[in-house]
Amino acid sequence: MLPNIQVEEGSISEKVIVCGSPNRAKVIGERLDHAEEIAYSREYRIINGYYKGEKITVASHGVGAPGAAVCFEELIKAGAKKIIRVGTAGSYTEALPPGSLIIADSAVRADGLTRQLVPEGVPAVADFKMLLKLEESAKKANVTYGLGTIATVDAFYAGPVKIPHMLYKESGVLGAEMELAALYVIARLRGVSAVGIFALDGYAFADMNDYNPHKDVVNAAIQAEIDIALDTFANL
Ligand code: R1X
Repeated sequence: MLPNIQVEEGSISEKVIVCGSPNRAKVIGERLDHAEEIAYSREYRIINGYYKGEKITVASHGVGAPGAAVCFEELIKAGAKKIIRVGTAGSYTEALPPGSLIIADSAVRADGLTRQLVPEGVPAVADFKMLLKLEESAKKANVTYGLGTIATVDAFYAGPVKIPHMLYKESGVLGAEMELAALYVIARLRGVSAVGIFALDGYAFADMNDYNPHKDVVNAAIQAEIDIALDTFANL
């Protein structure tokens, strides 16, 4: 029994969709046939089911890289081989307004967790084959998306030390979230494949005290990325 996610090794699919929120995991689980919640411990809700005959596991990993890393490591020990993160992120550019998507081929390691795993300079990158398949599914879905780098940061509410979002933007980064670098580094370290897609729920430069992701355009983008992730796994 894996200590944090509370599932047995071998009890999940090789194909896993991960998301931050346990509520969203439930919503994704409702899209599966014969869905069964096999564990719900801490922020980690784990659901098995089938989509177009393919066994899929859905797992929530909570907010932030350290807690998410625990989930990713134990999912891999439990049998995950291909992981798609379906997330939300803040945009850096008006070319990608709230309601559009980012497919992340890479992540800036602006988190603390991955520094405790691998040396500086080791990149956080998607699995190339999964990225191509995911983009194929996104094209079919007829959605606005950007393909590129996302910044993974730790601080959601700002303190006096500022996260250099403008520097990242000027460096070509498309937006910011809080877990993808951990997923990409851990996937490469443990020899599995991963890719991430994000619904943009606002601008990363905005005051997070005014953050309100509960808008119709954002919900529609979240539904679209769930469809895209499921379609990707149906075709992999
Ligand atoms: O990755 C970010 C974090 O999990 C995106 O949304 C959450 C914070 O609201």
